[in-house]
Amino acid sequence: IPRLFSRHCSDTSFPPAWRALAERELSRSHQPVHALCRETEGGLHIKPVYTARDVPSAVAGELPGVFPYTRGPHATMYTLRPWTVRQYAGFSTVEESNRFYRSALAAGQTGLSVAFDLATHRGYDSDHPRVAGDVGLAGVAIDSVEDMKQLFAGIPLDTASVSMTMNGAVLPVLAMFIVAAAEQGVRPEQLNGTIQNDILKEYMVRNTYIYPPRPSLRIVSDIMGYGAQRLPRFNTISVSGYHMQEAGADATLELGFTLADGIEYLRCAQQAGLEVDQVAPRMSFFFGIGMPFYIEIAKLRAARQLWAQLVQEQFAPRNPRSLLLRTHCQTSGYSLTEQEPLNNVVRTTVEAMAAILGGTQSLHTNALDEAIALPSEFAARVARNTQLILQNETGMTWVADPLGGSYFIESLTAQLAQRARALIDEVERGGGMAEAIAQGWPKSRIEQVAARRQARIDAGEEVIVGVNKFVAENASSRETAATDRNASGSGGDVDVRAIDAEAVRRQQCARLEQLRAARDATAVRRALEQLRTAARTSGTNLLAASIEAARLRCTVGEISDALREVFGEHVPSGSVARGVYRAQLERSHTDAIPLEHILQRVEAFAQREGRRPRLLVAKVGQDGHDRGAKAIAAGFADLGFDVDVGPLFQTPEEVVRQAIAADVHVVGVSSQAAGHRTLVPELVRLLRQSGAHGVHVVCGGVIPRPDYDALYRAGVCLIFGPGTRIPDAVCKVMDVLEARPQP
Ligand code: 2CP
Repeated sequence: IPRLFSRHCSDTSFPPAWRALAERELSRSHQPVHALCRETEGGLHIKPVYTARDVPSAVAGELPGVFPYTRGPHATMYTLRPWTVRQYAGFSTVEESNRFYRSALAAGQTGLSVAFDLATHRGYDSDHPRVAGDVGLAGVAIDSVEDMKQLFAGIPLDTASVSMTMNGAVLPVLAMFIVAAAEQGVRPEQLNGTIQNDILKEYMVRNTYIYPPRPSLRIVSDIMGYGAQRLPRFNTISVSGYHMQEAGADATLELGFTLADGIEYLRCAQQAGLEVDQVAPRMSFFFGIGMPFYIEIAKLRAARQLWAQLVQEQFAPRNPRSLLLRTHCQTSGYSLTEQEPLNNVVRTTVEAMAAILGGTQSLHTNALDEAIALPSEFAARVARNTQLILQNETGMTWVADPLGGSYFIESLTAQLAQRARALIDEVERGGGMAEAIAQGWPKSRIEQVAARRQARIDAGEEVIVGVNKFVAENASSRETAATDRNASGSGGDVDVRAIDAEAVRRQQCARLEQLRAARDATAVRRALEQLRTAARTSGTNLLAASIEAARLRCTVGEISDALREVFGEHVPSGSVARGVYRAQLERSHTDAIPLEHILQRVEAFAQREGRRPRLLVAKVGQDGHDRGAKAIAAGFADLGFDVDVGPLFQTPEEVVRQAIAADVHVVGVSSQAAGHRTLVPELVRLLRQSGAHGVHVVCGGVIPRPDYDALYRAGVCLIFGPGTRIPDAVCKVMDVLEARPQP
């Protein structure tokens, strides 16, 4: 957290006796006591010392398990039952993932958390041409109930607690889970787990939506409604801030927007005729936990307090369970570095401790190689063991809310709650979160914070060990070009998991063919027609109709297409946070970045060519992670490039068409989900085939070192790994452009 002089530290902020001592200690460096105060990027004020005077008076009487639940949703917390060790996983085929789940449970994991591939997320069957590069990569491929049954073979669904991260294609996936359980002999009433089903944040940051917001919100409330009737032990929504943090949100934005989303869902449920006590007890939450240790602890405490107060004020429930914020946490993917991956174990451990001290109910700890590739078996084991060590060896479970009463933590909790409350009030005054998202301001606020932070990291103001400070001597350049590709980066030191995507796709296609041949085609047609009718008619529960379709072996793609026909598809609008990145760099006054030199270089190119260098930032396949793409777009635009940002979910053909139409010099493909292996070579081939020989292709994102050679051979000219400073990337691209023959 950068230390800034805080205007909020006044003379009365410190006890006089402490102040006198501090002034004596500071006298040698001629600094005032105020110099020890910090203001975080998110505007939190942090002093060097806290006393009882900083703690709100109400705190003294607070107890775990008692309103406003700051100290935890349960009285006994981990002393009775520790948090659930719930590692998010899924890859390749259902057989592979099933094997992985069973061995994880045998090794001490206590809950499952399923990662689906991007084709499934976006409601496509594995044989759909749009998803040729996505099947089985960032999660497991599911096309039908048969796949779902195999995924949980040998895992009793009446006892296993299963969480599923699914939002866009939530209806077919939850329906298939319910049918697979039924065919295991488990009734819906016995199911215990969670479905993410949080569509609002998809429009803001995560991007695996399918339909426009209005029908999507109906899907959410239909699932909550079905859950209220038939799934008493199942959490029908996991309102998620995690992805906001990953996209760049600070703690206040993550907290405020997430709780505002929660309020919006309760309102939707109410409008659909449900009582707050029918749905709120089965709402759950999900937060990201990054490196600012104290802030993350305070965030979880503030979240529980604010949620209880907001629900009490706005919905006046009769059941106290409706007031409880129960949450899953995941350590931050963004905080992991490709450089010196073992450092990530330390980062993850610290983050896990913050989640535990904050009182999480369930936790995922990231694997050390996640900035590079999908977790390997070894890295997944270390990640799981991190939690098992904390749970079994440290005594962290001995006391409920051990930091309760800490002057600093209580004060920080109050400060965060107050700031998030102000943000929620702003959202509410504007008509609620759905309206705010439609206007686009929460997304743009997050993107501005992300661009500022990127500039601070690039300027070395925010330290990342091994990346912008204390860099290992043998570390290779973070960005490599086709010419110096033999340099072995420290990211190459760990084995990574590789998936044979072609083989997975072939298997899924064969299975789909078999399924379609064996099922009752007339019944399938009828079920899909009934689903369309249900979609056109309010009052018919869409999950109930999807369950019937899934039972008759309709596929994920068919169910999603039937709804697409009625609801249409969501078309996002692109945005780039312009001006923020450069303004922050200028504020940093850093010598590390020759800003003027870069700007002059780009300007000279513009003079020579008669136009600025033009970059198309593209995302191919179904990978919607766009923080990296947005940061690159903002940075390059601020450093003088003309930047076009292509829509998400493009095919290589579509990117090539846009690149040629916009006459760009460079196409920059950002890949976070392994689609680069097939899609980028195809893109280069199509560019060449179209005669666009002068267009250079560069790549960035999560690209394992072993993939570099194949990409270079395919014609990619630069690859930028995680941790690349944007000005360095601009210089490398300029090297390539300047080496071209003059026009
Ligand atoms: C627990 N229980 C207790 C106590 N502790 N009862 C009395 N005293 C205690 N001290 C009870 C609970 O009330 C509950 O029973 C049961 O024990 C289980 O505890 P829980 O706290 O509900 O734990 P859980 O079953 O693990 O559920 C945790 C969550 C749930 C957070 C509520 O929603 C969840 O598991 N979420 C996980 C979401 C997830 O995996 N997301 C992955 C995101 P009752 O139920 O009878 O009350 S993947 C992220 C990626 C990055 C992505 O999205 O792209």
